[in-house]
Amino acid sequence: MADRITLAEHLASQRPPIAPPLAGGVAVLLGRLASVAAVIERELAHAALRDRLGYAGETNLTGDKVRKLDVWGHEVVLAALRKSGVCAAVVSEEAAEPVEIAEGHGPRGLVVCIDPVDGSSNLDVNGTVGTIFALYASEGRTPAGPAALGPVARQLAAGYVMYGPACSLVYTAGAGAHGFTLDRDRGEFFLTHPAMQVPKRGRAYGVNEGNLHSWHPGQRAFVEHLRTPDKGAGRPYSLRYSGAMVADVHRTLLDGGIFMYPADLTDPAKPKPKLRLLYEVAPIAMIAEQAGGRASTGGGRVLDLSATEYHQRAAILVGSADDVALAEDFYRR
Ligand code: AFP
Repeated sequence: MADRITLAEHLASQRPPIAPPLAGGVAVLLGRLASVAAVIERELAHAALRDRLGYAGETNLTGDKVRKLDVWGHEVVLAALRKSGVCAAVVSEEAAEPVEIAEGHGPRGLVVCIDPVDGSSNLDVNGTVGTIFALYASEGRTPAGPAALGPVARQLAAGYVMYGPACSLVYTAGAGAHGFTLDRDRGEFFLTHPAMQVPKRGRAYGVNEGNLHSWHPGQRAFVEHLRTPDKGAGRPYSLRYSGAMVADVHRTLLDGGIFMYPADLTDPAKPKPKLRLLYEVAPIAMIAEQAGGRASTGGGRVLDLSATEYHQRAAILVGSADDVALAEDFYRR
């Protein structure tokens, strides 16, 4: 394995479009997030043995029952980011307000938006889960948390970790999307999927069809289209849905196709998306676009959205450019 490069070496070799005073901090934080991912990965493997499964007995701001590993994941991530010296604030799924870190305040300070354990409803059934994150410049603001609000196109970097049979980490800093695999013996991530490119079209789609009744008519028609046999057009597509966005998106970026979590339009006047913009939807959108894919709300580009609240929700249709474009076309009809 002599020829594989580590995440740290890859970060040092990249020339992302990030202003120099911030670029160093971004590399430090990506390295820290990778190290804490290796810790989370190890804990997930032993959680059942250490009575770490199940609920913590509380609910988070977005009304979800919190699991012990959600709380634990939040705390180990916070501890790792505190030690970095460049993290000014953390917007986490498990904290109502941003957690300010005075040691990181200043012009080089960065704000991390993070879902420490994504797909936690899979934990108790030993299903795949992940961590999703995005980095913003704090612009020297104090408090720094509000620097995460505004156009999400300001993300400096984004990434996810998937805790599956192997532990994968994918990140972008605006110069392509790159995939790494954890060497569990060495506790280090090695480059295995350089410059990922999403196939233009796929053969699979991922969506919770149980919500079909609440969808936009265009969303329903699009899924019906994917399910309609047409050998020449490679249809029907196969349905693949894990309940953890990271797992469904990772498969989609590698194999092509489309992952969707559309808004609930039971009351068309009050669309109710589920996934959170700052630490689920926007980071995944940046990675997908950097891998040559596309990320839409159904009505427009995800990266054209602006965050006005920390736990704001947004719809997402992401994956192969041709499949997402076709979905948007069905929404317009
Ligand atoms: P949890 O973290 O609460 O399990 O939610 C996971 C998630 O945010 C995302 O990872 C999944 O794609 C989606 O929600 C699953 O939602 P449904 O259970 O409604 O399908």
